[in-house]
Amino acid sequence: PVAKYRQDYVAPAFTTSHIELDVVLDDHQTKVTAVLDIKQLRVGEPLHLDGDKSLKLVELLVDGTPYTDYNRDDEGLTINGIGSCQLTIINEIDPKNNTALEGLYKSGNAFCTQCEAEGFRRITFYQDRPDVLATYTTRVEADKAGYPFLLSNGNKIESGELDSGRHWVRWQDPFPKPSYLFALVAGDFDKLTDSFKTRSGRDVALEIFVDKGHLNRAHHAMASLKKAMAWDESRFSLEYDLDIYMVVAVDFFNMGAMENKGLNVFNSKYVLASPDTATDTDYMGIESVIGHEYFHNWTGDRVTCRDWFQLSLKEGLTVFRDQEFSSDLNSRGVERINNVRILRSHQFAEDEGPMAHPIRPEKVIEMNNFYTLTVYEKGAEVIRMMHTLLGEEKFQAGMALYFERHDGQAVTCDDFVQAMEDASGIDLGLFRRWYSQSGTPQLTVKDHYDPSTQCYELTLTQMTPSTADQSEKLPLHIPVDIELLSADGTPITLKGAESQRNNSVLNLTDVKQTFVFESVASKPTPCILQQFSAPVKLFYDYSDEQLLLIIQKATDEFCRWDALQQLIHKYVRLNVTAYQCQEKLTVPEAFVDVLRAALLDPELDPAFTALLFNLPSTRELIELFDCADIDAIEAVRFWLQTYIAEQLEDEVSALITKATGIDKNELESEQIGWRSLKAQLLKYAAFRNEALIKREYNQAQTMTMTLAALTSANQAQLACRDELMRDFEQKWQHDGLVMDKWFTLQGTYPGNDVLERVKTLMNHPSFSLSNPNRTRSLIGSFCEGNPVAFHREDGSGYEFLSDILRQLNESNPQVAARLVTPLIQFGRLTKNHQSKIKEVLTSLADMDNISRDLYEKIDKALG
Ligand code: BAL
Ligand code: ZN
Repeated sequence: PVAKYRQDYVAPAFTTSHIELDVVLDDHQTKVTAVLDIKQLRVGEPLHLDGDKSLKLVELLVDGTPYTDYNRDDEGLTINGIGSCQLTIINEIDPKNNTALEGLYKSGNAFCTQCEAEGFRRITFYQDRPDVLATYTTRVEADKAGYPFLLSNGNKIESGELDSGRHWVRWQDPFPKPSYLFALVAGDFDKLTDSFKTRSGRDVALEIFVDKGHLNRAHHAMASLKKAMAWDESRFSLEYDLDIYMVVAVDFFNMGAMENKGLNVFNSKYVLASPDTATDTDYMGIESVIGHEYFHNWTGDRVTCRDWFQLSLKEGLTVFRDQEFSSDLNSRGVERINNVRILRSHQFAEDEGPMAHPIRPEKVIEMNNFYTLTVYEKGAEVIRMMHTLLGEEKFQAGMALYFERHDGQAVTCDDFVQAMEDASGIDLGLFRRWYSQSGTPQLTVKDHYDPSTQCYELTLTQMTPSTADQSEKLPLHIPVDIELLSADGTPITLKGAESQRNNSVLNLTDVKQTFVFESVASKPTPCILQQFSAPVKLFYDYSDEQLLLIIQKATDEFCRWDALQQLIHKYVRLNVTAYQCQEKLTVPEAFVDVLRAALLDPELDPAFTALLFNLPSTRELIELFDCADIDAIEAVRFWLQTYIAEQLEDEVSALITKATGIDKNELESEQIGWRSLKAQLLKYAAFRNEALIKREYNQAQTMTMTLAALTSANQAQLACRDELMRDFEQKWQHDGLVMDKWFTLQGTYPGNDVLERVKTLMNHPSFSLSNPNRTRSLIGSFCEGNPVAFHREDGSGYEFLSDILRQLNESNPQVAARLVTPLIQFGRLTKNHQSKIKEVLTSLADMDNISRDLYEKIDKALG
């Protein structure tokens, strides 16, 4: 496989301005006719059309005449001797045997498409690159009884009936778009219909298509869509542009969802929800993903990427927008903490591993491998830092200028930053380095207080460790938002260092900088990185007392939560050493007291308290160690949970009792907060009171509380665990999405025999390796969420995953390459683990038919 480099970008020699597509659907012999208006932009070069080797070329005509001066290879067609012309291509494809779920495929009984990044070339021969923007007219034909709904992008302009029970529909999308935004769906669905009146008074028809019988599960998605449309108008002044917006939910989907113009295709997990089948987390996920795909209509569809190296242009920005949407609608603090947790546990690990890359990658073999936490989540952090530096008003002026300049174009990340810089007048020259430099910067903070002058100095030093892709690192522009607390926890008004800061945000631009604050009456406690103002690792030598003060008094919820994490990290490190030396495990009383105080706080915000009680996972704790003793970490974590359970038994039990009447189908944030707190507390209560967990399970009225009780029983390995799991299975075995929750519990079960159980469950009637959701829930949860079992010394976990990867390498390489992650991020494991992993990876790399997806990752991991 060959790599592509960002620096090699060349604008195309031809473009396609319009495409007339005709798709005659059939399970195995779908006929695709594409009539392309080709415009020559540079003379003397052939026209290259991308086309997967699975395409069967039937006929090629230039201006209506058969044409033969072309070469066909595994990558596509090279057509010689043509200029601007009308090119007609007829080809056949086999959707039913398309198990990779890219291009046109069958999900159950429906036809659907997934074209991002490079799936359109599996449908027809085309300039399958995002800088070729064409208007589309698409005719879809199929059997009417099996496929009453025939959908594509844009507006429906014509339809008709044919003999022999077939029918057709023609769609027209007036907005020029790249091929990755093309979509086609045909099937028999239930349809939920609604409408939205835009700010300028246009009526937009909203349609959500779901599997028959699931209409009652589509209402939350519809409500979320309307909220997203209203929010984008009020916060970003962006209005929807077509007359219709469609969402189709399918069960077989590699990603979460896809923003095709006017016709989003969604993984059903992010559409379907009812109180008995979905948890509050599912509801929030739907709101966020529905929002995300909707927001792409402007940041992605109207203004798209010039090339795939610019993916973060649309993804980082759209994740930032969906995070802001969720923050404006729900609790900003809780949303921020949840997002930071994902970034730290997964994106920081990506930076440390063989797949490290900047948010704008330089080198790609398989584009599907770059839909990463770095491009998405760190990309969103980079946008967020610009927002912090500019403030809301100037940031919005930058957005407006970006659309004014680039609407209808395919552009670069630089174009975006330029618009922000030009609109705000703020210098982002150094800031641009965040786009080209990979790795997680380390921010070290030292302080000095001089009582005689009442001056307090903060010295900030930055250093980015080298990464697999880049050895040299340069200083970045890092916004560091701070608060200083006096001894009693009162915030101190900042005076001094005015030229180096904007209100509470310090501008760190050098390797080392000192900020001097004046009129500080006594030595303060610094809260550093309020709202996690930059994606960095912070090093400051806090005393326990300082951390306890921050937990209780800081203004910023993120800082309060983070201070508790730092305390936990400290005690986990100490206790892992104690465990290894077979010494007694302990934590100071003050630590338990602060947790107790949180439970007894009369002003308690249940959602925030729930986050405090949600201990870091073993996987997260592994990141604290250079060479992780996973068994010891798990043992310490388990001890800590049981110790807190014992120490706070009365308080926990009192709050669980208090949290009654919350188990109702109400999505008010207070209800959700109480359910999340109760779910956390049940994990502790499970170690003290099995009967309570059983009762909670049996009395639960919502999936949120059912799953909370079941999770507690599973994690604590209660005697009733198997019985409750059987009960859940009996109730839900017909429903794949609900069974995903059950499979996830199976995969994360802490019992010794979990691998045997997982292997057996692969024969469960609800399980199928061809369904990415099932695969992720059972196999993914075991490999990612059960580190003790996955990393067993005997290598059995690695062998198991390797067998799965061999199967998926052929059937669905994209899913295979996602699952391989825990095998390639091995830097913190012991030598023995690393050598066993390398053996497995070497043998996978030797597969004759290794996909580009797996090849790229494994090759990098083996160095
Ligand atoms: N563009 C792929 C799915 C998403 O990020 O929305
Ligand atoms: Zn996206």
